[in-house]
Amino acid sequence: MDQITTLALDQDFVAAQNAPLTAALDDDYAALGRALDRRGIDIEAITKAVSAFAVAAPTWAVGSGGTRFARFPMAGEPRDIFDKLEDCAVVNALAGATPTISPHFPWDETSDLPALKELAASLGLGFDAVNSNTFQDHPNDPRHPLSYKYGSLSHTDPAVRAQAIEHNLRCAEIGEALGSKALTVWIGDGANFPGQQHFGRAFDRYIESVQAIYAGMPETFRLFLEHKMYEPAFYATVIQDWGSSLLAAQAVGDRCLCLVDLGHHAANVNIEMIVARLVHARKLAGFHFNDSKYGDDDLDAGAIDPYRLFLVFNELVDAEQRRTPGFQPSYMLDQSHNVTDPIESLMTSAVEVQRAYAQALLVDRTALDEFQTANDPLMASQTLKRAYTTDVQPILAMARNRKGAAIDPVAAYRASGYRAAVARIRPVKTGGSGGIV
Ligand code: PSV
Ligand code: MN
Repeated sequence: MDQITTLALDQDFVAAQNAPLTAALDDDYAALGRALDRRGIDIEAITKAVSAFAVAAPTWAVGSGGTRFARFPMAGEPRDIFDKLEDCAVVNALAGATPTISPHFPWDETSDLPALKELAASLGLGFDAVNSNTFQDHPNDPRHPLSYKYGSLSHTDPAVRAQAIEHNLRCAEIGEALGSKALTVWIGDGANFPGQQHFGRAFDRYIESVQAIYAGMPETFRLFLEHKMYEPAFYATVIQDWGSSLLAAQAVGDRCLCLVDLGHHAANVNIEMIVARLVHARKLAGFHFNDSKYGDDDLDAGAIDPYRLFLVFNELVDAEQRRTPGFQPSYMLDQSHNVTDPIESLMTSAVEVQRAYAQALLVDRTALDEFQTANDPLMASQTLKRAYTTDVQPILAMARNRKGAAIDPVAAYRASGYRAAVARIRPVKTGGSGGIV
């Protein structure tokens, strides 16, 4: 593996990019500080919280995604997990918000885990939740002789279920070796036709399989169940919604929690309310952030409906400030980049997630509580809007500047010439077939 030397990871280069922007930033930050002070808010406290906020980058998102119809390869695509790590390091170096990565197996399979650990440490990256994959077959893996065509953890054949359980346990084992503390399980199991599957029996089989994973994984691990309404099963999915996810998590154990991917719900569903319910049940695992207009579009976080992202964070900050016991959500991005440079999209999304968090921190919760109690819907909603419409950009940029990241991450990335540099050493991946989920 030829580790690349790049300007994007060079602190002096980033500082030089920031230099011409700092005077304006100082000015804007001071002005915002005064405005917030008039509202009784200490800007430094918000900047500190934003600075500590982190969201994991998904390894699979640094490659070009695809649709069901095609995949358009891009120059300099990562060849393996080692290349992906370098791309993720650039995302973190410039946007300063993604110090951990979330790997996916077998996509990130390597025979040299110590080397992977070493590279991650040298790039200043840690490992967040590991993701298993039983939504496709593993044709080159002798441990996977059986097909997942008709399901995995809920399959009618116990041998397929055993194979899927074994894969999950292996993922947890790899995760443990890498320093991860959680396993995320998303399955595509379900039915395309009414009558194809017995709803109750399939759910029972799923729970039994997850119980086996839970019993076999390290005791330090948390198990995240990710629901999704449809796709690839278009009639009924076994873990289609947060209700099924919650029932399963409750049947499995305390460390089994429900993960919310923002793209996995029916259109117009009130996701922030689902978040509040999972917080209430003490079963919120965390998030896969992305945005969507129609279905599981996997667009960049905040690209379509930034107000919804803010409303989700409004619930999270509320739970945080109420010191809800056991509240410790894991934040991850989960996106597919088809028309943008993935590094630019990931940096932008990380910033958008931080923005929603910062805005939610500005909500006057005492006033909100009073307006709610007094049944004053207009002022209650205005209280949220006041926080949401505050331009927190200077806070985000200052947090980045102070930690040596870029004031303008995309501009610094483009100036670094990173994509062209990696394109010289990473051959273009051919093969334009679709199929990514
Ligand atoms: C499924 O759509 C999903 O959201 C799951 O998190 C997968 O692990 C990921 O996308 C990648 O396909
Ligand atoms: Mn997801």
